[in-house]
Amino acid sequence: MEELISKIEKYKTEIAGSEASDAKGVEEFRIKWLGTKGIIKEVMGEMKNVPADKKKEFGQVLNEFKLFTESKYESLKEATGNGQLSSASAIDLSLPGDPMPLGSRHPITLMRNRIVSIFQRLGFAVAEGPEIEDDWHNFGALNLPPHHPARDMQDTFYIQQNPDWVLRTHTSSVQIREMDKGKLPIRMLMPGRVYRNETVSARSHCFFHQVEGLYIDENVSFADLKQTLYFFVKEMYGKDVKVRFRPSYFPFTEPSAEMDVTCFICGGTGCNICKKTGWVEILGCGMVHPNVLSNCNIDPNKYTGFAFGMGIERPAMLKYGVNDLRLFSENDVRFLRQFTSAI
Ligand code: 2NL
Repeated sequence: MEELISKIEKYKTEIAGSEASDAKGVEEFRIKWLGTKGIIKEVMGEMKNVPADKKKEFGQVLNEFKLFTESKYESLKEATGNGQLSSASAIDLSLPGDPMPLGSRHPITLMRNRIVSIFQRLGFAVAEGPEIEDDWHNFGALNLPPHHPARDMQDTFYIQQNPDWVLRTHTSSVQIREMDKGKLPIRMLMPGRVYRNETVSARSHCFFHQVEGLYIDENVSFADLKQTLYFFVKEMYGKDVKVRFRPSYFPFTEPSAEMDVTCFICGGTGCNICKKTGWVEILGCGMVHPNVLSNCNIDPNKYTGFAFGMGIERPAMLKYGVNDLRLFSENDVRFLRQFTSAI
Protein backbone atom coordinates (compact mmCIF):
# COMPACT_ATOMS: atom_id res chain seq x y z
CA MET A 1 0.00 0.00 0.00
CA GLU A 2 2.74 2.45 0.99
CA GLU A 3 4.65 1.38 -2.09
CA LEU A 4 1.64 2.02 -4.30
CA ILE A 5 1.05 5.49 -2.88
CA SER A 6 4.65 6.56 -3.43
CA LYS A 7 4.44 5.18 -7.01
CA ILE A 8 1.37 7.36 -7.59
CA GLU A 9 3.24 10.37 -6.18
CA LYS A 10 6.06 9.74 -8.68
CA TYR A 11 3.53 9.46 -11.50
CA LYS A 12 2.01 12.77 -10.45
CA THR A 13 5.41 14.45 -10.55
CA GLU A 14 5.92 13.05 -14.05
CA ILE A 15 2.48 14.22 -15.14
CA ALA A 16 3.00 17.71 -13.70
CA GLY A 17 6.16 18.03 -15.82
CA SER A 18 4.56 16.70 -19.02
CA GLU A 19 4.48 18.96 -22.03
CA ALA A 20 2.86 18.78 -25.46
CA SER A 21 3.63 21.08 -28.35
CA ASP A 22 0.80 19.94 -30.61
CA ALA A 23 -2.34 17.83 -30.86
CA LYS A 24 -0.24 14.72 -31.46
CA GLY A 25 1.59 15.22 -28.15
CA VAL A 26 -1.70 15.73 -26.30
CA GLU A 27 -3.07 12.50 -27.77
CA GLU A 28 0.08 10.62 -26.74
CA PHE A 29 -0.42 11.91 -23.19
CA ARG A 30 -4.02 10.74 -23.18
CA ILE A 31 -3.15 7.25 -24.45
CA LYS A 32 -0.28 6.85 -21.96
CA TRP A 33 -2.24 7.94 -18.86
CA LEU A 34 -5.95 7.85 -19.56
CA GLY A 35 -6.20 5.26 -22.36
CA THR A 36 -7.90 1.87 -21.96
CA LYS A 37 -4.45 0.30 -21.56
CA GLY A 38 -3.07 3.38 -19.80
CA ILE A 39 -1.32 3.77 -16.45
CA ILE A 40 -4.45 4.87 -14.56
CA LYS A 41 -6.27 1.71 -15.61
CA GLU A 42 -3.22 -0.30 -14.55
CA VAL A 43 -3.03 1.35 -11.10
CA MET A 44 -6.77 0.83 -10.63
CA GLY A 45 -6.14 -2.84 -11.26
CA GLU A 46 -4.07 -2.83 -8.03
CA MET A 47 -7.30 -2.28 -6.02
CA LYS A 48 -7.89 -6.03 -5.80
CA ASN A 49 -4.55 -6.45 -3.95
CA VAL A 50 -5.35 -3.77 -1.37
CA PRO A 51 -6.55 -5.08 2.03
CA ALA A 52 -10.25 -4.52 2.63
CA ASP A 53 -9.78 -1.99 5.43
CA LYS A 54 -7.55 0.19 3.21
CA LYS A 55 -9.77 0.06 0.09
CA LYS A 56 -11.67 3.24 0.99
CA GLU A 57 -8.48 5.24 1.58
CA PHE A 58 -6.84 3.91 -1.60
CA GLY A 59 -10.00 4.61 -3.60
CA GLN A 60 -9.78 8.28 -2.60
CA VAL A 61 -6.08 8.45 -3.58
CA LEU A 62 -6.88 6.85 -6.95
CA ASN A 63 -9.80 9.18 -7.56
CA GLU A 64 -7.70 12.22 -6.78
CA PHE A 65 -4.94 10.88 -9.10
CA LYS A 66 -7.42 10.44 -11.93
CA LEU A 67 -8.84 13.96 -11.51
CA PHE A 68 -5.30 15.36 -11.41
CA THR A 69 -4.41 13.61 -14.68
CA GLU A 70 -7.64 14.65 -16.41
CA SER A 71 -7.15 18.29 -15.45
CA LYS A 72 -3.59 18.17 -16.81
CA TYR A 73 -4.96 16.65 -20.01
CA GLU A 74 -7.51 19.49 -20.35
CA SER A 75 -4.87 22.17 -19.81
CA LEU A 76 -2.55 20.57 -22.39
CA LYS A 77 -5.44 20.49 -24.87
CA GLU A 78 -6.19 24.14 -24.26
CA ALA A 79 -2.53 25.18 -24.57
CA THR A 80 -2.33 23.60 -28.03
CA GLY A 81 -5.56 25.19 -29.32
CA ASN A 82 -7.88 22.30 -28.37
CA GLY A 83 -5.85 20.00 -30.50
CA GLN A 84 -7.04 21.65 -33.69
CA LEU A 85 -5.28 23.56 -36.47
CA SER A 86 -1.97 23.73 -34.63
CA SER A 87 -1.19 20.31 -36.00
CA ALA A 88 -0.85 19.66 -39.71
CA SER A 89 -2.71 16.40 -39.26
CA ALA A 90 -5.68 18.30 -37.82
CA ILE A 91 -6.25 20.35 -41.01
CA ASP A 92 -8.75 18.85 -43.42
CA LEU A 93 -7.05 19.45 -46.75
CA SER A 94 -10.08 18.20 -48.65
CA LEU A 95 -12.28 21.12 -47.53
CA PRO A 96 -13.09 23.53 -50.39
CA GLY A 97 -11.39 26.94 -50.04
CA ASP A 98 -13.26 30.18 -49.40
CA PRO A 99 -13.90 31.81 -52.78
CA MET A 100 -12.16 35.18 -53.23
CA PRO A 101 -14.97 37.80 -53.36
CA LEU A 102 -14.83 39.54 -56.74
CA GLY A 103 -15.98 43.14 -57.03
CA SER A 104 -17.77 44.54 -60.06
CA ARG A 105 -17.10 47.67 -62.03
CA HIS A 106 -19.38 50.66 -61.81
CA PRO A 107 -21.67 50.95 -64.87
CA ILE A 108 -20.32 54.46 -65.53
CA THR A 109 -16.78 53.05 -65.51
CA LEU A 110 -17.82 50.27 -67.89
CA MET A 111 -19.37 52.74 -70.33
CA ARG A 112 -16.43 55.16 -70.03
CA ASN A 113 -13.97 52.35 -70.76
CA ARG A 114 -15.94 51.31 -73.84
CA ILE A 115 -15.89 54.87 -75.19
CA VAL A 116 -12.24 55.46 -74.32
CA SER A 117 -10.99 52.20 -75.82
CA ILE A 118 -12.55 52.98 -79.22
CA PHE A 119 -10.74 56.34 -79.43
CA GLN A 120 -7.52 54.83 -78.11
CA ARG A 121 -7.49 52.63 -81.20
CA LEU A 122 -7.46 55.84 -83.25
CA GLY A 123 -4.40 57.08 -81.36
CA PHE A 124 -6.10 59.29 -78.76
CA ALA A 125 -4.24 59.51 -75.44
CA VAL A 126 -6.13 59.86 -72.15
CA ALA A 127 -5.63 62.75 -69.70
CA GLU A 128 -7.28 63.69 -66.41
CA GLY A 129 -7.25 66.91 -64.38
CA PRO A 130 -8.55 68.62 -61.23
CA GLU A 131 -12.27 68.85 -60.47
CA ILE A 132 -11.82 72.24 -58.81
CA GLU A 133 -10.83 74.75 -61.49
CA ASP A 134 -10.09 78.44 -61.70
CA ASP A 135 -12.32 80.72 -63.76
CA TRP A 136 -9.77 80.99 -66.58
CA HIS A 137 -9.43 77.26 -67.27
CA ASN A 138 -13.15 76.54 -66.94
CA PHE A 139 -14.48 79.65 -68.74
CA GLY A 140 -12.08 82.38 -69.87
CA ALA A 141 -9.78 80.31 -72.04
CA LEU A 142 -12.82 78.65 -73.61
CA ASN A 143 -14.04 81.93 -75.09
CA LEU A 144 -16.41 82.69 -72.22
CA PRO A 145 -15.24 86.07 -70.90
CA PRO A 146 -16.79 87.47 -67.66
CA HIS A 147 -20.49 88.33 -68.02
CA HIS A 148 -20.72 86.40 -71.29
CA PRO A 149 -24.36 85.28 -71.53
CA ALA A 150 -23.29 81.73 -72.39
CA ARG A 151 -22.03 81.33 -68.81
CA ASP A 152 -25.67 81.14 -67.81
CA MET A 153 -26.04 78.01 -69.93
CA GLN A 154 -24.28 76.19 -67.11
CA ASP A 155 -25.38 76.55 -63.52
CA THR A 156 -22.00 76.68 -61.90
CA PHE A 157 -21.01 75.77 -58.33
CA TYR A 158 -18.68 78.47 -56.97
CA ILE A 159 -16.29 77.73 -54.10
CA GLN A 160 -17.34 79.97 -51.19
CA GLN A 161 -13.85 80.75 -49.92
CA ASN A 162 -12.64 81.92 -53.34
CA PRO A 163 -15.13 82.97 -56.03
CA ASP A 164 -12.40 82.54 -58.65
CA TRP A 165 -12.68 78.78 -58.11
CA VAL A 166 -15.46 76.59 -59.47
CA LEU A 167 -16.36 72.92 -59.66
CA ARG A 168 -15.60 72.29 -63.31
CA THR A 169 -18.66 72.31 -65.56
CA HIS A 170 -16.92 70.32 -68.32
CA THR A 171 -13.59 68.56 -68.79
CA SER A 172 -12.50 71.10 -71.42
CA SER A 173 -10.35 72.66 -68.70
CA VAL A 174 -8.08 69.63 -68.91
CA GLN A 175 -7.68 70.22 -72.63
CA ILE A 176 -6.74 73.85 -72.01
CA ARG A 177 -3.91 72.66 -69.76
CA GLU A 178 -2.81 70.24 -72.46
CA MET A 179 -2.79 72.97 -75.13
CA ASP A 180 -0.89 75.28 -72.76
CA LYS A 181 2.00 72.82 -72.74
CA GLY A 182 2.64 73.85 -76.36
CA LYS A 183 3.31 70.35 -77.67
CA LEU A 184 1.55 69.75 -80.99
CA PRO A 185 -0.14 67.85 -82.51
CA ILE A 186 -2.65 66.98 -79.78
CA ARG A 187 -4.93 63.96 -79.94
CA MET A 188 -6.44 63.54 -76.50
CA LEU A 189 -9.43 62.22 -74.64
CA MET A 190 -10.54 63.68 -71.31
CA PRO A 191 -12.99 61.52 -69.31
CA GLY A 192 -14.16 62.82 -65.94
CA ARG A 193 -16.78 64.02 -63.48
CA VAL A 194 -18.34 67.45 -63.97
CA TYR A 195 -20.73 69.52 -61.87
CA ARG A 196 -23.87 71.60 -62.49
CA ASN A 197 -26.02 73.28 -59.86
CA GLU A 198 -29.22 71.37 -60.59
CA THR A 199 -31.88 69.79 -58.41
CA VAL A 200 -31.26 66.08 -58.02
CA SER A 201 -33.97 63.89 -59.55
CA ALA A 202 -34.33 60.72 -61.63
CA ARG A 203 -33.47 62.69 -64.75
CA SER A 204 -30.97 65.32 -63.63
CA HIS A 205 -28.14 65.39 -61.13
CA CYS A 206 -25.70 67.93 -59.73
CA PHE A 207 -22.79 65.89 -61.06
CA PHE A 208 -22.37 63.58 -64.01
CA HIS A 209 -19.63 62.22 -66.26
CA GLN A 210 -18.47 63.06 -69.71
CA VAL A 211 -15.79 62.26 -72.23
CA GLU A 212 -14.38 65.09 -74.29
CA GLY A 213 -12.01 64.72 -77.20
CA LEU A 214 -9.62 67.12 -78.89
CA TYR A 215 -7.56 66.85 -82.04
CA ILE A 216 -5.28 69.72 -83.10
CA ASP A 217 -2.82 69.67 -85.99
CA GLU A 218 -2.20 71.40 -89.29
CA ASN A 219 -5.01 70.92 -91.82
CA VAL A 220 -7.53 69.29 -89.50
CA SER A 221 -10.94 69.75 -91.13
CA PHE A 222 -14.62 69.23 -90.38
CA ALA A 223 -14.39 66.14 -92.63
CA ASP A 224 -11.87 64.66 -90.15
CA LEU A 225 -14.32 65.39 -87.34
CA LYS A 226 -17.16 63.64 -89.15
CA GLN A 227 -15.11 60.61 -90.11
CA THR A 228 -13.67 60.16 -86.60
CA LEU A 229 -17.07 60.38 -84.94
CA TYR A 230 -18.65 58.15 -87.59
CA PHE A 231 -16.03 55.48 -86.84
CA PHE A 232 -16.76 55.82 -83.12
CA VAL A 233 -20.51 55.42 -83.60
CA LYS A 234 -20.15 52.33 -85.78
CA GLU A 235 -17.88 50.68 -83.21
CA MET A 236 -20.19 51.68 -80.38
CA TYR A 237 -23.64 51.02 -81.84
CA GLY A 238 -23.02 48.70 -84.80
CA LYS A 239 -22.37 48.86 -88.54
CA ASP A 240 -25.95 49.61 -89.53
CA VAL A 241 -26.32 52.80 -87.52
CA LYS A 242 -26.74 56.08 -89.42
CA VAL A 243 -25.67 59.52 -88.21
CA ARG A 244 -26.77 63.08 -88.85
CA PHE A 245 -25.24 66.42 -87.85
CA ARG A 246 -27.40 69.39 -86.85
CA PRO A 247 -25.99 72.92 -86.60
CA SER A 248 -25.65 74.07 -82.99
CA TYR A 249 -23.89 76.62 -80.80
CA PHE A 250 -21.05 76.29 -78.28
CA PRO A 251 -18.90 79.30 -77.35
CA PHE A 252 -15.71 77.26 -77.75
CA THR A 253 -16.35 75.85 -81.24
CA GLU A 254 -17.19 77.41 -84.60
CA PRO A 255 -18.92 75.96 -86.50
CA SER A 256 -20.65 73.77 -83.91
CA ALA A 257 -22.89 70.76 -84.36
CA GLU A 258 -24.82 68.12 -82.52
CA MET A 259 -24.68 64.54 -83.71
CA ASP A 260 -27.63 62.15 -83.69
CA VAL A 261 -27.64 58.42 -84.36
CA THR A 262 -30.55 56.32 -85.56
CA CYS A 263 -32.32 55.08 -82.44
CA PHE A 264 -30.52 51.95 -81.21
CA ILE A 265 -33.58 50.94 -79.19
CA CYS A 266 -36.23 50.84 -81.93
CA GLY A 267 -33.91 50.90 -84.95
CA GLY A 268 -35.46 54.12 -86.26
CA THR A 269 -39.13 53.14 -86.32
CA GLY A 270 -39.99 55.40 -83.35
CA CYS A 271 -40.14 54.68 -79.59
CA ASN A 272 -40.23 56.54 -76.25
CA ILE A 273 -36.44 56.88 -76.09
CA CYS A 274 -36.22 58.75 -79.41
CA LYS A 275 -39.61 60.43 -78.77
CA LYS A 276 -40.89 58.84 -81.99
CA THR A 277 -38.35 60.72 -84.12
CA GLY A 278 -36.11 57.70 -84.84
CA TRP A 279 -33.02 59.74 -83.81
CA VAL A 280 -31.11 60.02 -80.51
CA GLU A 281 -28.71 62.87 -79.77
CA ILE A 282 -25.40 61.54 -78.46
CA LEU A 283 -22.81 64.33 -78.58
CA GLY A 284 -21.88 67.94 -79.29
CA CYS A 285 -18.89 68.88 -81.40
CA GLY A 286 -17.28 71.50 -83.61
CA MET A 287 -14.09 73.11 -84.90
CA VAL A 288 -12.09 74.63 -82.05
CA HIS A 289 -12.78 78.40 -81.95
CA PRO A 290 -9.75 80.47 -83.10
CA ASN A 291 -10.00 82.48 -79.86
CA VAL A 292 -9.52 79.28 -77.84
CA LEU A 293 -6.39 78.43 -79.83
CA SER A 294 -5.02 81.98 -79.37
CA ASN A 295 -5.75 81.82 -75.64
CA CYS A 296 -3.41 78.84 -75.45
CA ASN A 297 -0.71 80.45 -77.62
CA ILE A 298 -1.49 78.23 -80.60
CA ASP A 299 -1.44 80.07 -83.95
CA PRO A 300 -4.96 79.73 -85.44
CA ASN A 301 -3.58 80.55 -88.89
CA LYS A 302 -1.30 77.53 -88.78
CA TYR A 303 -3.31 75.05 -86.73
CA THR A 304 -6.92 73.93 -86.69
CA GLY A 305 -8.67 71.34 -84.59
CA PHE A 306 -11.91 69.66 -83.72
CA ALA A 307 -13.41 68.88 -80.33
CA PHE A 308 -16.39 66.95 -79.06
CA GLY A 309 -18.07 66.15 -75.78
CA MET A 310 -20.52 63.45 -74.75
CA GLY A 311 -22.23 62.44 -71.54
CA ILE A 312 -21.73 58.93 -70.15
CA GLU A 313 -24.86 58.57 -68.00
CA ARG A 314 -27.42 58.51 -70.81
CA PRO A 315 -25.81 55.78 -72.94
CA ALA A 316 -25.19 53.81 -69.70
CA MET A 317 -28.88 54.14 -68.72
CA LEU A 318 -29.98 52.95 -72.15
CA LYS A 319 -27.52 50.06 -72.32
CA TYR A 320 -28.07 48.75 -68.79
CA GLY A 321 -31.76 49.62 -68.46
CA VAL A 322 -31.27 52.02 -65.54
CA ASN A 323 -34.22 54.39 -65.13
CA ASP A 324 -33.00 56.67 -62.32
CA LEU A 325 -29.80 58.75 -62.41
CA ARG A 326 -29.52 58.69 -58.63
CA LEU A 327 -28.74 54.96 -58.66
CA PHE A 328 -25.34 55.78 -60.16
CA SER A 329 -24.19 57.76 -57.12
CA GLU A 330 -25.86 56.02 -54.17
CA ASN A 331 -23.34 53.16 -54.06
CA ASP A 332 -26.01 50.64 -53.12
CA VAL A 333 -24.22 47.31 -53.50
CA ARG A 334 -27.46 45.59 -54.51
CA PHE A 335 -27.39 47.82 -57.61
CA LEU A 336 -23.64 47.72 -58.20
CA ARG A 337 -23.34 43.92 -57.83
CA GLN A 338 -25.40 43.43 -60.97
CA PHE A 339 -22.62 44.66 -63.23
CA THR A 340 -19.67 42.73 -64.55
CA SER A 341 -16.09 42.96 -63.37
CA ALA A 342 -14.83 42.94 -66.97
CA ILE A 343 -13.17 46.02 -68.44
C1 2NL B 1 -21.59 68.41 -75.00
C2 2NL B 1 -20.80 69.25 -75.87
C3 2NL B 1 -18.55 69.87 -76.38
C4 2NL B 1 -16.33 70.64 -76.70
C5 2NL B 1 -17.29 70.02 -75.91
C6 2NL B 1 -14.10 71.66 -76.49
C7 2NL B 1 -12.96 71.70 -75.74
C8 2NL B 1 -11.99 72.57 -76.10
C9 2NL B 1 -12.15 73.40 -77.17
C10 2NL B 1 -13.30 73.32 -77.87
CL1 2NL B 1 -10.59 72.65 -75.18
N1 2NL B 1 -14.27 72.46 -77.52
N2 2NL B 1 -15.07 70.78 -76.13
C11 2NL B 1 -16.66 71.10 -77.93
C12 2NL B 1 -17.94 70.95 -78.40
C13 2NL B 1 -18.91 70.32 -77.62
O1 2NL B 1 -19.44 69.23 -75.56
O2 2NL B 1 -22.77 68.29 -75.20
N3 2NL B 1 -21.01 67.77 -74.00
C14 2NL B 1 -21.67 66.90 -73.07
